[in-house]
Amino acid sequence: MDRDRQKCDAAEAAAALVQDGMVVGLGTGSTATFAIAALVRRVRDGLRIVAIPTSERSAAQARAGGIRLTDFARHSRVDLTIDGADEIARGSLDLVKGLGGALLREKIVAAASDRLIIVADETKLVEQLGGTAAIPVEVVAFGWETTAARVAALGVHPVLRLDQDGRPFRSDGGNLILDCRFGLLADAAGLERTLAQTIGVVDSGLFIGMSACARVATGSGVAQFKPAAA
Ligand code: A5P
Repeated sequence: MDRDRQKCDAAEAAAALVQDGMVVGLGTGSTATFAIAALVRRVRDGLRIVAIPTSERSAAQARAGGIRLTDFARHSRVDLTIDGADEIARGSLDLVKGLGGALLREKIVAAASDRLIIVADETKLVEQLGGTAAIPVEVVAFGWETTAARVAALGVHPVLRLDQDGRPFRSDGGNLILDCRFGLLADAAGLERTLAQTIGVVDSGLFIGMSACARVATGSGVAQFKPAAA
């Protein structure tokens, strides 16, 4: 089974959990795109929802498909958010996110959600975070070189993310992203806290203790994972 088929199956399984009247968080990335497409089809069939997107890209897809968008001024809580991930730790369901550059809005929406449902193909499941994905660290543009030096002091070589034209990538919030290959993380939660306390860092792509469940597609169907009790 190809990866797109798996992403689509996982996304559709999660989209089936959405019910009439919900405020839904819309993730970002190729797997979240399948989930938004599934919600568009359900809305055309009569499902009534409002949604808060985690990126301009996802907002555009939802709007074009007829999903009503809302914001935190009108709805302070989100019932359920469906989003992808770059790595999912088996057991804890802690995540690395942000390869698509939407980590900050994704984390804000996830933190305001009653349930964060992660959708992915099986390549995203790992025993320990950090082995395959660089950890994206979003930093303010002003003085980013000094912020990068502070991050480097944690024992990593931060790489400024570039866009397709070779210019510094800008997030929807206008910030820069440093991709940081820390390697396997013995203490992902500790690193997340350290990065959050680093001057100039806006946030990192480490999502600790936020996932309510993950729908992961394998060659033999979509498996559901819940975080192991701490
Ligand atoms: C977007 O900023 C990311 O957090 C994505 O959710 C993550 O990169 C997963 O994307 P894919 O579903 O495209 O792999």
